[in-house]
Amino acid sequence: MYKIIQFVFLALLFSNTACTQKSFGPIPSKEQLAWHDKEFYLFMHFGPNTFTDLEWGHGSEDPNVFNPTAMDCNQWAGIAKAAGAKGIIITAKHHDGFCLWPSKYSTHTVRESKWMNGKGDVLKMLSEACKKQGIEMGVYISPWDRNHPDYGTPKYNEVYINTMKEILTGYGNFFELWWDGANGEGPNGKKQVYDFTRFKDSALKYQPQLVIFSDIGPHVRWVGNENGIINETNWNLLDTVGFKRGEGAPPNDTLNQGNYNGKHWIGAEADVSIRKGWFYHPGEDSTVKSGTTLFDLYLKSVGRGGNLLLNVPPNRAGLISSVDSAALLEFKKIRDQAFANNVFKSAKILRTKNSVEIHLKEPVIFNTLVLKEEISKGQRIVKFEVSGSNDLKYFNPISKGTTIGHKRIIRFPKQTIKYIRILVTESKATPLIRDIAAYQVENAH
Ligand code: FUL
Repeated sequence: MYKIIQFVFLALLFSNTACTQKSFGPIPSKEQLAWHDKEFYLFMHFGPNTFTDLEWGHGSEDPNVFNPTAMDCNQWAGIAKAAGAKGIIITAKHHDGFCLWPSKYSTHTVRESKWMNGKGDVLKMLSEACKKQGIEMGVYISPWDRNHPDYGTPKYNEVYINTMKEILTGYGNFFELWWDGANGEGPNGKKQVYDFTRFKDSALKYQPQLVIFSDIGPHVRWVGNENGIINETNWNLLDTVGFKRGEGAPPNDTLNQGNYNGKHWIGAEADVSIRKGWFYHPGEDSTVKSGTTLFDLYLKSVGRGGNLLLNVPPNRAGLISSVDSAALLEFKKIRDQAFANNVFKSAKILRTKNSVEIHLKEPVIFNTLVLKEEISKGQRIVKFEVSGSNDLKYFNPISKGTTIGHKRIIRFPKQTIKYIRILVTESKATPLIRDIAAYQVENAH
């Protein structure tokens, strides 16, 4: 680590400076870069639990309990799109083992239910709806299976691979595969020893563009909590040697901030439910988070360089409830209003040895700064300071921060300032800022 020697403002200088910069440390793959750009997408927990009021089904439920009365994936995808979410990750199979598609490798599926006379296929309906709306789709396939008779034996690893193959070859490309860390007992009372190396090789053989989520990646990591909050200092780097998924994962605070010198690029994904539970429960309508609360979580996840995976569980009709969709649309409106008017848009940018100065013709009013680092060359910036002046003689401190990564949003009391200086005070290598914008955000915390 050394103090910076040069500051490159890429909006102006990307073509002749940043392109020639060598990368520093681990860098994201092109799929991971595309994943970072998604920023916000939805999670949907749906299955027998939706109808039995459980969070963890036992696997012995009658498949007939799964019977949505007005199932409409176009409604899900339409709401996701309207909320500005870039995709939907669906629980194709949760811990109860129930498959939302008619799997050949299970007898506990939509085919065994009376829903659509056993002819339904949620994955097919959702993949068509997402395609129609121009959003992407991801799948959660729980390794833990409380129904499958082979669970707890080496044979189950084959079953799991076949199950993935069926999904990954049958419904078009997915952007993300989600591996839950939970590993409990199956119907024979035994726990499974998962062959994650084979799982990973098989998944990537069928869909090489996938990013795979788990506690320790390989591509995207859990943030150590289910509150949707990432640490203010967030390295997209993680050491995974000696750690496992589930029990044996790195400590939660490590997952929440990454490793400063981590060997692998593994981005942070903050998962949280819009309601109390992951599955829909009729008694939890009053727990739906408001648009303002969701915006606060956005600032603490996307605004700290990670992605926000927001769970919005369909109800027993097979629809997103109106209270949830109203909150989602309010959240979208708050984001749109917050980031509508970049007050630095027509600023003059000056580069000095170790800082960027933004010079405006007239003082502008702002309380929020959005910074982006050029992460394709590695995550470098350790600390920065923001100060402001109206005469170019005295700069008063406004705020300071640590990591930037894909995006960093910092808030501070309202400023009326003509000259703004951003000083990188510590960086692992030449800092590469890709974008700087400022806003006056009225209606957030
Ligand atoms: C956890 C699971 O056990 C929950 O049921 C839920 O799916 C959540 C997203 O991950 O590990």
